[in-house]
Amino acid sequence: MSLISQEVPAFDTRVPAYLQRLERAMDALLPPAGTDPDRLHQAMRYACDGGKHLRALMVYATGETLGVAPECLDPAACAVELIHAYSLVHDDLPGMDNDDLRRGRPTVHKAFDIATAILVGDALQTLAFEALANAGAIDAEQKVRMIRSLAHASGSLGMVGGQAVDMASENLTLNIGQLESLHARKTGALILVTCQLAGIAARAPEQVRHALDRYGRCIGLAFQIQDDVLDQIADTATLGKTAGKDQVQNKSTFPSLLGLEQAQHRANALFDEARDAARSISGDAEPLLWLADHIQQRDH
Ligand code: GRG
Repeated sequence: MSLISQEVPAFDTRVPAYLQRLERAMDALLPPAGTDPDRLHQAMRYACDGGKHLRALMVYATGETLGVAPECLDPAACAVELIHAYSLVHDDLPGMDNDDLRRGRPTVHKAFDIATAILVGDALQTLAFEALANAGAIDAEQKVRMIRSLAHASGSLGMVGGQAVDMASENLTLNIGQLESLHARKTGALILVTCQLAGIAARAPEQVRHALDRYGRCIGLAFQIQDDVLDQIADTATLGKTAGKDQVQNKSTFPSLLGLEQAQHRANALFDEARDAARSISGDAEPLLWLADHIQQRDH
């Protein structure tokens, strides 16, 4: 799938340690299974299992570029993963995408039940903000700024609003500007805020914040275009057997509007722009460059 091949830079060697930090911090935040209400707590842990943890890695990579100590990044890394996990649980529900499988196993409402899945999403969302509010290594002003940014990115002007627009535009053909605007909110807002949270932890100056916004926006949109491209390729591989979910629901996608090749081209141009933005930041941009390459090269 990848069109580039680059030497593996050093951030790669630190990724396992970051993922281990995240796992430990998430384990400490999530209520233990066996505590009341046990079924809800089990389902919350089930919802957080697996996944690539790209959003948490973006927090750590941005923080490393800006020279932030990892312990100041753990709460933000957990918070974005908790919001992400909640959004997937709710997105999979019958009233939304009605999916039976997520991360290769039954979705939360299939493994448990619909009411539990709704409550899991609610509880993971509030836990994300609790994690930031309780962050010991971050001072009060930064915590408030983080909470404000994450709330904005997650709410009706960000991810939830993007989901609402997506649902309202089913069976409509969007133009490319409308599709980009929808995904800037639905998928992009949470990806963008990963960079902003690390920027807040670093007390980054305005010029750096602008570069981080550019990086985060480009990665967020490129990620979604690539997601559509990967779906289209998978659908084409099973052509004649099943229609893709987006085709069944008649949703506009980047390949449906631009064609597969142009969609891939647009994603690659956005990854290049993200790398330009990263290089404009004074500091060691290598973690952000590595992440752009890593996301560009993903095949699932
Ligand atoms: C229901 C409030 C609410 C919001 C839903 C993000 C979202 C909004 C829905 C997800 C729908 C979807 C599958 C979009 C494609 C892009 C995307 C977010 C893919 C999943 O993210 P990954 O690949 O997932 O990072 P993992 O499993 O690796 O964590």
